[in-house]
Amino acid sequence: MIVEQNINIETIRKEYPILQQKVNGRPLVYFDNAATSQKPLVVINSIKNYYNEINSNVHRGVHHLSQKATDAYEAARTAAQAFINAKSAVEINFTKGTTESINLVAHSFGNKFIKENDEIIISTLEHHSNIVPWQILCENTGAKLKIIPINDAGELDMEAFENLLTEKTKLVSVVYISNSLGTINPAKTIIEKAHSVGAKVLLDAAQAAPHTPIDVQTLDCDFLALSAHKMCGPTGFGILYGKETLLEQMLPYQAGGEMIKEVTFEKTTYNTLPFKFEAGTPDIAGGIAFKAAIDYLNEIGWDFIEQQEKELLNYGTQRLEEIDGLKIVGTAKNKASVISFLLDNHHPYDVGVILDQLGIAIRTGHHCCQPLMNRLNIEGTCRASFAFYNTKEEIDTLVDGILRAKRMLG
Ligand code: 7TS
Repeated sequence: MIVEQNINIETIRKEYPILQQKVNGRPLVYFDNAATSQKPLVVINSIKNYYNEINSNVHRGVHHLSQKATDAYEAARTAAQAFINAKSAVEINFTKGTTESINLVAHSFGNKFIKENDEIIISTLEHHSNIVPWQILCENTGAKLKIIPINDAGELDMEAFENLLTEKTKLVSVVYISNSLGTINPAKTIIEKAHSVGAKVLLDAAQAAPHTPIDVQTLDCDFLALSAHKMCGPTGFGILYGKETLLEQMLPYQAGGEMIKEVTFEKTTYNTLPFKFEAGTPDIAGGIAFKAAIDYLNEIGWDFIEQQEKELLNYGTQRLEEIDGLKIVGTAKNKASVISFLLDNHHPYDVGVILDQLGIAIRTGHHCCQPLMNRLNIEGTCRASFAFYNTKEEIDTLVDGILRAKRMLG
């Protein structure tokens, strides 16, 4: 089993040119996958092939190239629909990524459905992109923002969440998997409880999409946001899933070409879904590369991805816990392959710089979760985040690097 897995991993890693390089004279160990994953050749080549062979603007042209580009771009929508099991392809809105998807909901859903004294619930675990848009919406409308607390392990306090829910709650917007701590939230329970008071739910699936299969119909979420670049796809591309009935009622987010049906100086009518939310020329190459990433992940297979990442998480946790003076931050029972840690009283930045000298890429800082860091009474953490193409040998290298940092920092 182990031998077979090693063969698979080596074959998989050959697909990533970037992983073959040395950094500071050492083989690169890339453990910053939560920030962005690396890209396999099939994804890189899909961008090159698009520009070499079918580059053209989409949706409007009658000519050969435009039709080819439109077909390839729209195939990404169908692939994304299948990837999250949406009922209809019109429920897939292409965006720049999770941040834009959340802003779209805050603007288009918020300005239509959120009024003074309504309540929006988020959690202590949120990334800034799932905090600030709601703060702005609350400022503009007079709505109130409520925060689900966490316990010291980094798990949501579900009892407190239930107590926050009232008939005033219009939206619950929570992260599915925490980027800072790796906590996997009980998304289905959150959605059921929110629906019981008539609130809608947005799931920030930026960190869930690379680690676990997503089924929006089983989850029954109203909105879901994700970014292609965290799941082996290109930067600057992502989706907002929304239930068709809700999207139909929402106003456009940005205005311009593509999102209109007819424009006169007196009145403009809007295009049908999903184009209503897609003003302007999109990132066509990005969409095509996103489909290549989805096809690639499906080919690797979720059983393999989940098994491999679970083993890396367990092994990494066990090895890091052996280090005297190292404290893992975020010890939820249900965790994805993200390990945040502190080493003695050393600043995470200093640890990160020494590891970088050894060719090991981790992330240090608040990971765009300053309110979470405040709750934990820390400035930030060192964060190692694993993807299925990482290996236990790389974790051994990380452990050696941390021991060296410990010696150097005294
Ligand atoms: N939500 C979560 C949970 C995230 O982890 C991120 C990015 C975002 C939203 C924003 O995604 P974007 O693609 O629109 O930028 N997280 C991180 C990170 O952990 N380190 O760098 C980016």
